[in-house]
Amino acid sequence: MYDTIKDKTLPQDGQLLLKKAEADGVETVWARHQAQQPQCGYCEMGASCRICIMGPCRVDPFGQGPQQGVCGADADIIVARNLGRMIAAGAASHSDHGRDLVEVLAGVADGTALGYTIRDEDKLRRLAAEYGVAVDGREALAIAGDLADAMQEDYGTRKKGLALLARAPEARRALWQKLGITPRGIDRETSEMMHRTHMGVDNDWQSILLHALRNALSDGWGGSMIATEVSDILYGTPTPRPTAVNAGVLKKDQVNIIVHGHNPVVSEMILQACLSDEMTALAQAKGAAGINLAGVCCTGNELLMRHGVPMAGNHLMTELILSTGAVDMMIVDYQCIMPSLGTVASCYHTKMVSTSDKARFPHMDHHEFHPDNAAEKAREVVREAVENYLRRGEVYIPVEPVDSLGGFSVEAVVGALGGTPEPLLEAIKAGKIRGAVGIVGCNNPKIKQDYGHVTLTRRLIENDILVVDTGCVAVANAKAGFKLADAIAMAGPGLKEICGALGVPPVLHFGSCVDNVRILVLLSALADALGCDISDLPVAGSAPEWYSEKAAAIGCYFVASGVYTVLGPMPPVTGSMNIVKLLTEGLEDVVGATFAVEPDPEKAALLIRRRIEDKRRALGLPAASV
Ligand code: XCC
Ligand code: SF4
Repeated sequence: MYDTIKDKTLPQDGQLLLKKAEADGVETVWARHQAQQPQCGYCEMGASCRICIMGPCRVDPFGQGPQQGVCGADADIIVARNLGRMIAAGAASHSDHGRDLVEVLAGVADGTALGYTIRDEDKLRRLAAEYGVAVDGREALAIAGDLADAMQEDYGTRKKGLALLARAPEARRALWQKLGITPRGIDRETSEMMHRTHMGVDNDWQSILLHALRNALSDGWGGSMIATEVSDILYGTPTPRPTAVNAGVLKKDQVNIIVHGHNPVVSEMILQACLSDEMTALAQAKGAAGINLAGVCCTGNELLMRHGVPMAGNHLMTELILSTGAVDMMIVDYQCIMPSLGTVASCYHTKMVSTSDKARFPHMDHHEFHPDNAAEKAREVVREAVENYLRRGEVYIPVEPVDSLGGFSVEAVVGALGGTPEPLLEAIKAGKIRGAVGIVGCNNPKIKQDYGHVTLTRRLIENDILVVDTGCVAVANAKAGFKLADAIAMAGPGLKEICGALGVPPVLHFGSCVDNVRILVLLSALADALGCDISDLPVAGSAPEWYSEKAAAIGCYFVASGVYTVLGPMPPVTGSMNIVKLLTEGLEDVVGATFAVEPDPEKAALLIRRRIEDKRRALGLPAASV
């Protein structure tokens, strides 16, 4: 299925390092993907079920074999249950990440989270007010304690709806209410999804899928939104700052530490330890020029957004980066960490360290971080990394880093616009900016690494569509140069004019995957300013190379919030044409948006441009035919 390295990965560092890894005898994700061929067709279509042990069962999508599982579930029920569980797992992941942050916030309030502090007190006070926590005349720590309690209640079942739903446009909230999909507790919706999909509970595929929307909304307007907001409170709300990306951010003469995973709870402490005089002196004593911290995946995005820490790569670079031989330590927390990494590292001198009580991996040393010991643990592992510098062998860093710009929170965007979203709206109304698209999500070895992201982004900006990106897309796009000062040369004339005036690139780095909620907040502000619903806006979402259950949940909360969303890889739903039809057509009448699936980014760009022009027309704005 892959003829050459160029079929596997687009970026230059990817190609060169994959060549090196293969020469070193390292087995990579692409080799394992190849070894899995042909992948199970029933599973690919979502038409197999192993929910209970009367099974496993499968239904034959071509009508030849059995049409029901042992319990009597047909293809619609089986596909819906599988998809529902996928979304539950994704929602649980991001929302549990949010919970960990709330626990740190509570620990800061009661003095047990040593080394953590409140960096954005304004945001703390604003959030507290949204949660109905008294703020006037109160100390920050007292407010933080009450806010953490109130957020923890959002996870449980003691409320009718999540506090932050109030941020959604009125019309959207009314629609959710009418459909019965207003999310209640965050954990409750996930737990209920697991219950509904147990054998013999919810056997109406439409009802299961409606609950899947509610479950996803509990993540987007609940757990993920809490994760982003509390991260801003604890570590600072991002503002635009220069950074650099690709494997070239590794330094030959410095101790290189890579953080991988998602939650800034660990990586922020590692950063502090790396910046300390004590550790710098230690590194120098070992003959290194200093300590160089870089990120991969979303915990890297978290550090990039707030501190300009460089990014060594995205999901499919996580194995390859080790084959530079220049990584003295990789420190992981959780999510998207391939269990292969310990084995890959053992081909080099790299030390692998796992840090979370809920995420252990083969061939990694486990140093468990908790809010009360994180500062001390961080110094401990950074010291080990420095010691490991002496064990380094030959180093291969084949590229120069690309400059980039990160740190676009909604606050920063509105700030750059002069304090109100009005100028952006004016540009959209005048047609200088046709619309905006959030491109989000992962890499997947089924698609040439970064090709989907970079191609779609290029086509959109050259057609005057503003792009915001998060997660692994943000790294791909930065590597492609879309966030350089002169990137506006790649934009269409209208977008070029606006971005030039504002001094921003045509592609804005919005953060990690939990930060997709920043997009929801921005869209709500635009809809409110226009007096319409999110589904009326000339906007879209896309996940051109998604792989993870989290991405499935994100796609669903985008669509349930009214955002048309184009997926690259097909989700496992083709076993039920009823469900395919609902997701790609029927949902339009339910929530005002649908999914589309289009693995070719050139065609995906056309779908999105058409959608945006249709929405412009419906709003009475000048529209073009695509
Ligand atoms: Fe993971 Fe967040 Fe996907 Fe990248 S984009 S592969 S989920 S690191 Ni979140
Ligand atoms: Fe088979 Fe039904 Fe059990 Fe699924 S729940 S494994 S379809 S018997």
